[in-house]
Amino acid sequence: MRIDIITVLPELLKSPFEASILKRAIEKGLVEVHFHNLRDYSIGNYKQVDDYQFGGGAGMVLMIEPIDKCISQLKKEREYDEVIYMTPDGSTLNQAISNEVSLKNNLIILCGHYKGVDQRVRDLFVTREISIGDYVLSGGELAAAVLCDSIIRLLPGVLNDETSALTDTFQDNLLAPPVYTRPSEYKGSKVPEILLSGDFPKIEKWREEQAIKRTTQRRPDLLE
Ligand code: 6GU
Repeated sequence: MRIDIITVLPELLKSPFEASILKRAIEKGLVEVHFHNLRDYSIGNYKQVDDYQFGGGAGMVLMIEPIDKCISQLKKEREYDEVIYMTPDGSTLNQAISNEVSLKNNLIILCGHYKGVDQRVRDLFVTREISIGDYVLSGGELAAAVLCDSIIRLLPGVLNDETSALTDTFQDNLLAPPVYTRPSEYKGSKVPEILLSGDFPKIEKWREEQAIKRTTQRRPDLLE
């Protein structure tokens, strides 16, 4: 997979890719991530990338021309499966969307900022719009990092234990069951006996029951 991220704030976005699982995925060559500073595609002497909105009103809008220049340059170099625009009015990200996007080869991710981008960018270039939840962030950068993390960890070979992503919360629309590690007793608080029993069919059954119980209590909407 190759991901090209277009942003006015590349520095806000880089550090999540420099640690832990994402770093290792990049080092292993399982994903390439490239950052493109929109300012490098700006127009005029003032390196302008945004302007006031037609019709008046507070807030700047990212202009179509620098974005077009950047996307066109990338599309000259290779084919892209998706141009994803990060925006609070996009489809709310969930595991099903992450699973689907993780199967693509080449992605462009465009980060919104200020009041967003000129609507014509969305009409002409964008294939999918994603939000990460019903709250407002200062820009799409942190949301893009969230999206990238959720898809990169699904790529074959990224997680050490290949089965690990399959037992995640939200795969199967269930929350994950409780987990414990040593010590088996801490200040009188004990690990459930069944997990120490070595009876794996029983442990599996217990975990499933716990997952259903937790989901019923916390997220009944997932069971509908
Ligand atoms: Cl993708 N962008 C912004 N600015 N705010 C958000 C978001 C995206 N998703 C949730 N809030």
